Amino acid sequence: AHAAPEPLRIGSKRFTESYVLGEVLVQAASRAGVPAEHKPGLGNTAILFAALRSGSIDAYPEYTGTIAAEILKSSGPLDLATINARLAPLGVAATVPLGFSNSYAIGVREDEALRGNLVTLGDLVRAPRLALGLSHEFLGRRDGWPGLKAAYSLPHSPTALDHGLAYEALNAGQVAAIDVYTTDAKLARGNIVLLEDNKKFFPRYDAVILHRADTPKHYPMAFAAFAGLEGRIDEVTMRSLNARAEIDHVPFAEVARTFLDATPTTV
Ligand code: PBE
Repeated sequence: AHAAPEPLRIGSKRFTESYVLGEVLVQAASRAGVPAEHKPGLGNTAILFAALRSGSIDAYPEYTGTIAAEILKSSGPLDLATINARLAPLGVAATVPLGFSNSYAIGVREDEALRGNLVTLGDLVRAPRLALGLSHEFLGRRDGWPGLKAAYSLPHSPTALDHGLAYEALNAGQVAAIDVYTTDAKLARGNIVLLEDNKKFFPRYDAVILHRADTPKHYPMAFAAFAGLEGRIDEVTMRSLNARAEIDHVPFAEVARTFLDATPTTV
């Protein structure tokens, strides 16, 4: 007798897009005949990467800029080939890009941006008392606040907030600026101005799938289906999937199902 294979375990981080992409991967695998399960919202990058290496998950959605800066601790951006060369000794690999970049940016409430004539990140130097509310992971990352502060000589003392509550804190006037993720659905509401990164501090954050190097060998049909997702999710699509989940409150699984129904992944 042949033992039934363990389901493929997909992890996700604790923000809307990661949950949506986690569901997309689970359902893409299932549609390819591979039992798969989602371990949603496990935590931040460090937790997901540790879970991947220890084998408690098999794959999760990640971003090239995050792999370079936060996982590999690179001081500059890395292309995907270099990322894979540096991940190889860790027994981990990244797949093809899904088709969009989700970068960090600093967003200022429109009234404050107009009042202070704030257009670029460099302009923040002129507004040392602007209340910055930054997400927990951003506050600790080298491609987050510590690096941004150094690159632009920023004098601010930011407060920490959960990204899921950032736009509400901004609108309620508790803070005047936040770190945004550029595919956030709530950016479309329009009362927030993204400061231009004139020093090109932020790298690209192309969405990819991170997995242990040997996982595709055990789940070839699932990874063939994942390969079929290459370039299938552009920034407009990702933002609208995020909006369905976060603004229309459609369950993640249903957002993923509707997307896959409209996206043939046959390879
Ligand atoms: N990002 C921006 C972060 C969150 C949003 C994609 C670079 C990350 O998860 O690494």
